[in-house]
Amino acid sequence: MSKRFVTLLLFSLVLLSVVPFAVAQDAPAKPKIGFLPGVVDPFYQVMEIGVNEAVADFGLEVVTQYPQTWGPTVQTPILEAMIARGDLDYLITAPTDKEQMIAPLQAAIDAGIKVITVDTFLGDGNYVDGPVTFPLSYIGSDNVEGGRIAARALADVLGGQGKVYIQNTNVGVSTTEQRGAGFKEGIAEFPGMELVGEDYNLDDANTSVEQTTAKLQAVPDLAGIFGVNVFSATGAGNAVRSSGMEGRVQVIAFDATQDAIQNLRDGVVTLVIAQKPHDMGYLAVAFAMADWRGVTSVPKHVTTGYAVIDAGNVDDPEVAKFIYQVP
Ligand code: T6T
Repeated sequence: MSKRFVTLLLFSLVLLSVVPFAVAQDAPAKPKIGFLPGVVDPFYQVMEIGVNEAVADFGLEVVTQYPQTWGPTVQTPILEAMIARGDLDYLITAPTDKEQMIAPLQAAIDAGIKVITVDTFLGDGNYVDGPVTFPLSYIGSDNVEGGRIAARALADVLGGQGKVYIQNTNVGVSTTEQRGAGFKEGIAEFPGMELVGEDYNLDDANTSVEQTTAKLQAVPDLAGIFGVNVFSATGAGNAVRSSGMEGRVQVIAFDATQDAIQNLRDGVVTLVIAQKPHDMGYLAVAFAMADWRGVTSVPKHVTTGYAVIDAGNVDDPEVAKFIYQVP
């Protein structure tokens, strides 16, 4: 065998043993995930548990940053800092405004970060042919149906009669807007029921207490209240309790926090609608991993379900497992 051939053979063997490693070094074997919820609350803390479980199952890394209060002015700078890291491949986030968060999240796309929205959505939530299509997927509850469930439950307990009120959070939040719309649609099915008001508490339970207390005083025959999320339901329940009207005014609480469940046990709240934030978090990481591995069929929209909790089933383990247990 010529000397030249042996040299060429050895060089080829060395090259083959190095190139794949070099390629592997350039393209990380696993994606790095960013998680940016809407605010610090039990709903997103349970979602984070789902994110972390999937991250552990897939052997990934996650960078989690929570806004301390709700809104694009707080969420955007955190998003920009996450983009500036330069090491994230996917961002799992709950946009705090369906319009104002479009441009900031487009900047993530422009920086090469793929986006999955959880709980809330951008535009109209139709990422196939709606006004915003860049997110990989939208994973969340059917919030219009959630509002209808609340309305029908209230109608049921009130015998289809009475004045009702909505405690809402912020304008522009896709989820709570849809809950309010679904509730109004549901109430309209009962001619004997009248919506006497809807207030926005800016995601502050104390503001919710003040607004609800004022409504209870202004409308002495108020019969029911729908609290559209954690802070709204907590505030409404506390206002009813401090007004000594538990059992007289029926409260439907969206989100199964420990407070909501205690209010249910104390007869302040009639029904608790639990979302499935753990599922949202886990699925979002699984979709990122699937996309990273070249799966081209990640669904653009997944609807997670509800557990409807009342005094009769709250101790059923198959129901109680959806109560938001946070450390
Ligand atoms: O109700 C959840 C979430 O679904 C909504 O988008 C914002 O409020 C919560 O986080 C509860 O505070």
